[in-house]
Amino acid sequence: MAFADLGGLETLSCGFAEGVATIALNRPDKLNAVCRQMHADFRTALDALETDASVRCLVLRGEGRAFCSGQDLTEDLSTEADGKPDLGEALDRDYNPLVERLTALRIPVIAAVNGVAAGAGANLALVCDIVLAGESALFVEAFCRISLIPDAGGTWVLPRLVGRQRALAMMMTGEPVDAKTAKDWGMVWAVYPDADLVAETQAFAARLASGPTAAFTRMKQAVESAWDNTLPQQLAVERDLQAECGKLDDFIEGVTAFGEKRAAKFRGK
Ligand code: T3D
Repeated sequence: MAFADLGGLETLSCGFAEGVATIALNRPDKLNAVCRQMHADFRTALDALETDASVRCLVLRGEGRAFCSGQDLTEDLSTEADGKPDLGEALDRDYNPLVERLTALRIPVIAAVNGVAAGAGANLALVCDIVLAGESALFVEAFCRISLIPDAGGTWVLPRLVGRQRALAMMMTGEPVDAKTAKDWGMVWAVYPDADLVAETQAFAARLASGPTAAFTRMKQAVESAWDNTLPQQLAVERDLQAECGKLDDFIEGVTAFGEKRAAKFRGK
């Protein structure tokens, strides 16, 4: 099914315009807490997204006054044979595949954060490629308040974004980090007035959706592999991916447009 034909799911509202797919978390009365049904709806949305070449950028945002309050703490927990909670099961079944699928997407993935992004909700935003925020945005690594460690990729992404000390302080205190600080620390690319966030995000996403998508895919691959590579290894990665970029239609178009002193019209391949 094409992403544009998805319509609304039970807990997500999905839209498509200008090459941009939007998935909005839609449980505003619970500040968009993530429940099992939301994970099922994410699977449906991502199934459609991954196979739809017309989608060239994804926006993740929250309906109502918050982005996402993390795991729905009122949901029944899976238990082990001894009756104790088995939190690892929910990660294996739901959160880890979701984070892996979001981060493996070939297109730019943007989080638009309004209001609170707490717990797994904060980390779902932070694993996106680019985070845009409304002035009301607050990032809260709330896990310590219930004696848990950050999950949904938080321990991986946060130190990479803000460094070890700030990451651990956020995790151990659970103190909210506001939009301005998040931008100063490199967690957020841009901050907009709340009333403008949706429109600014759509404009930003549409700009990326009309960009050289196949080159963006390779940028993501290169940046991803850089974490573990030595410089010589990474230079080799750049050589291989650049060689692929040189064979793209969009490279010819970019160079032609430069010569003709006009804006390039990229088709994403
Ligand atoms: O359980 C597992 O599987 C472990 C997995 C862990 C992953 C995680 O994400 S752990 C972290 C979970 N999230 C939190 O601990 C945050 C909980 N929420 C809050 O601390 C506060 O709600 C906020 C700081 C996010 C916002 O505060 P405030 O004062 O702006 O709003 P509120 O009044 O607390 O919340 C509004 C409603 O949303 C309220 O419902 P009500 O009373 O109007 O019917 C509240 O209960 C509900 N809500 C907020 N967060 C959650 C939630 N309901 C379920 N789960 C939530 N996480």
